[in-house]
Amino acid sequence: APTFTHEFNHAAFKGKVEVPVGLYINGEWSTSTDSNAKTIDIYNPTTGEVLTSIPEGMPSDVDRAVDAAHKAFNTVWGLNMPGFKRGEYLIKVAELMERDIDILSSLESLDNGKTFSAAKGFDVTESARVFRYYGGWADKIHGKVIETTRAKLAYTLHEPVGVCGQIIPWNFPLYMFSWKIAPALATGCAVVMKPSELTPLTALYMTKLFDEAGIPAGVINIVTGYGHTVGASLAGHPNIDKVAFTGSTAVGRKVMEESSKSNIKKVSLELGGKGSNIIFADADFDEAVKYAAQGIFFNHGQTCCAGSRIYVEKSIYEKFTEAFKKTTASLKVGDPFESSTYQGPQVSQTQYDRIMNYVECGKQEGATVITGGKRHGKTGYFIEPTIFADVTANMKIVREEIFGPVVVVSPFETEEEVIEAANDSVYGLASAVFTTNISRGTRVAQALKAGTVWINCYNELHPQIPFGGFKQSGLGRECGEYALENYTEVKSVQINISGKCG
Ligand code: TXE
Repeated sequence: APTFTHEFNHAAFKGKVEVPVGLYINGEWSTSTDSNAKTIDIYNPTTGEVLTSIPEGMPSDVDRAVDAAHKAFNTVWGLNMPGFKRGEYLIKVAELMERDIDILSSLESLDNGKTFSAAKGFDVTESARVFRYYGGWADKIHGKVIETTRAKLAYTLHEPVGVCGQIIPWNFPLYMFSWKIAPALATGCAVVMKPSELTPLTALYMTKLFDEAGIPAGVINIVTGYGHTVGASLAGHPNIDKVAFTGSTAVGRKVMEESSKSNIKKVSLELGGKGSNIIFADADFDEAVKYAAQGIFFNHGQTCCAGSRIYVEKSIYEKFTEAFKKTTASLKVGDPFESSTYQGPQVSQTQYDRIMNYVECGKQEGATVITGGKRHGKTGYFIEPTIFADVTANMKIVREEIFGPVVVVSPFETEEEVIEAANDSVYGLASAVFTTNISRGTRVAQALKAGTVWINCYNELHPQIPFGGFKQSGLGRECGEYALENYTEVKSVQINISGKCG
């Protein structure tokens, strides 16, 4: 395969890394069979320069990948590969990821702009855990025996759905890849994956680890390309049994539409959010300030569950905004490979422009910038961590997902009022409540319409805890035992053991 070679030379890792660049179909590398296919430039968001280019996949390549996946599913995978063996492959992949943690983290940082320390401490570490966790599940997926009458034995089988199309975004390239691929493989499904056209490098590197782990050809296929071609083709393909998508709500709608127009393939969606973070006066103040900052600024605000609306009880509002401003202003923005950096660049020029438009819009709508609100530096896509106050519920910056380091802070007086404000959103992905009153914490958690509620913490994710959205934040749950449901069909078997009709 053609390779992208990069020489890393930062404090934590020095060395040459080679990434195979191409469409990975049936265990082999190729370019598109479509003569109209071009290449896609991959940018370094820290400098704005082109790093490399990758082949553009096309719908005809999706067809090839789907055929390969079906062949693997029907011969060497699916019901033909025992669960314990599938588990061993997944655990082997986790071990190889841990062996290559500096390589994967460096690539992720280079391609996405997130800091090397976050890539290593969170993305790659947690992605390996996801593979290991689902490796553990692979031999524990089974149905039930169901009591009916003495004349009958009935049971269920949890069978793999089949071939899955998976479409992932650029904010957590490797982590979203793991959330999708690991449960699919654990249940026995075969996969055709489309990484984001902005950040394909770690997904492509992973193919080396899949080969090394010995996963049979065709079980995992990777087709790089754009959403409107490769993505739409995965969602609308007549021979794909299930599509899993993470990305914007707008595209999530299209994925459902394509599914319904084609073969009603199963759909799971993990979409946008506008997380509310509620801080009561009795909360541990310093911890709440730290978590508020981490809740929005982690991954440069490019997190679907980001705590982008902070509600603070009025009696501590002034004190909170002062302390939060100080913490925010102290976050170091800069080179993602510097160990002291907290925030690197946004992923792309497009995302940079989109976020800066929201910042301008906030100013025009009359909100006050407490800190930030400007570009950082002269090159790359850096934005200062930004806090807005004096906002009203109908402002765009309060209602829409900004997906950048921009947060709105508002005061509240009563529990009822803040619950109503927090739930006043088309999204329902994540929320948090900070209080030392456990009754209030649990009461508010019950009232919030969100798939995740954190009490006295934020942005904490574990492979065993389900994650997903209420309302327009999505369909289905990823992680934990719940994710297995996305990738299995339940078959009921009824046996007449009476030997008689009726
Ligand atoms: O997302 P897209 P974009 C939100 C966030 C962000 C906004 C736009 O608010 O500012 O979306 O980001 C593929 N059929 N999130 O434009 O387009 C695309 O190639 C099938 C939240 O980057 O949704 C990529 O692989 N697939 C989110 C993936 O969808 C299509 C993470 C996501 O891209 C397609 C990312 C189509 N017609 C953005 N069009 C989260 N939930 O974390 C595009 N794609």
